[in-house]
Amino acid sequence: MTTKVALEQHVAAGSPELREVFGGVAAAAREIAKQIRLAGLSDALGAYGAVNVQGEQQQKLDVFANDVMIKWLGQAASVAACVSEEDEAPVVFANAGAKYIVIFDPLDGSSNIDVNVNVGTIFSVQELQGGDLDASILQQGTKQVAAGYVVYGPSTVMVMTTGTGVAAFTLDDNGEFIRSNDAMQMPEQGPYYSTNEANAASWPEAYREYLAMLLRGDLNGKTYSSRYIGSLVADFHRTLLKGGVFLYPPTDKAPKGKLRLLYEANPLAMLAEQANGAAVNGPERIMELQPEQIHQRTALIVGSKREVEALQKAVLEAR
Ligand code: P6P
Repeated sequence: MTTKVALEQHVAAGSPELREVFGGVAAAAREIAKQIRLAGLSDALGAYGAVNVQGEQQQKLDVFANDVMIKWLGQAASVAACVSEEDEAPVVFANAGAKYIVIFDPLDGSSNIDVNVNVGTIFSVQELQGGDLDASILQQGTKQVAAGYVVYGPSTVMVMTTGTGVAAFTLDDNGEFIRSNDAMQMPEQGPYYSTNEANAASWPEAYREYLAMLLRGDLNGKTYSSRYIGSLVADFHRTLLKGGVFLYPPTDKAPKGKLRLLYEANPLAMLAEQANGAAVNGPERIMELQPEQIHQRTALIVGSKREVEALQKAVLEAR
């Protein structure tokens, strides 16, 4: 009988000061999971009728998830502020002595909910440095003290790291996140590539050549299958467990990439590296990029070391 380890116990064992942060995210995730599960029976689906700071149509569930994350994290005495994809500016709390900043996408992929496809909450935790909130938010990904996501699918699973490996916690019938996987490692080279090939014509040439190289089996003779869900957390979760590579290269529509550095690429990059994988924007390691503004976008190639390093090499050689 394996001993049941709850999320808060796991965090407290390694990083006790982060226990409240993860307790806040877990409480929010419980509410979000329930709202998503029953969305078809309420008026929770559909557009909220406003656009967010990205100029994107907000879904009602985006607003719900954002409100719930801010509610629970604001109650954690150690959280100084939140930064959300849904809000232009940080939300600052009056928690005296608080030192953590939680940066998140409250519900990524929400446009998939009405077709019952997995969606997720992605979060990154930075530490307040010298009382300078703006500078602390814009720290490089290497400075993250923790990162994780919650994937809402057939089961609700939180995957997290506090810098000493990656663990997964499944939400049980009592509303507890119970450890279901520990010391997670990405396979060295995987069977899948995951990308929206409809954009291939507008990628830089080196990315098309890279994909052709994979499909020829030129990378250690490996052959690949294509898997693309179009929901970042779901595509990343499969890549973490099964291996391979997820790519969102620069496109004509998004020359700097579509995904966001602070609350999508950086947390997933920390998880990938902690699981012996890698994450780049093409030429550079994601976690070494110096953020300039909260909602900046980046290209993201993340997954097993072999594929990501081969892509980085191809892009650097094409310069
Ligand atoms: P495309 C969902 O809208 C999202 O932000 C990510 O979850 C996902 O990886 C990406 O966009 C999909 O983008 O252009 O392939 O539809």
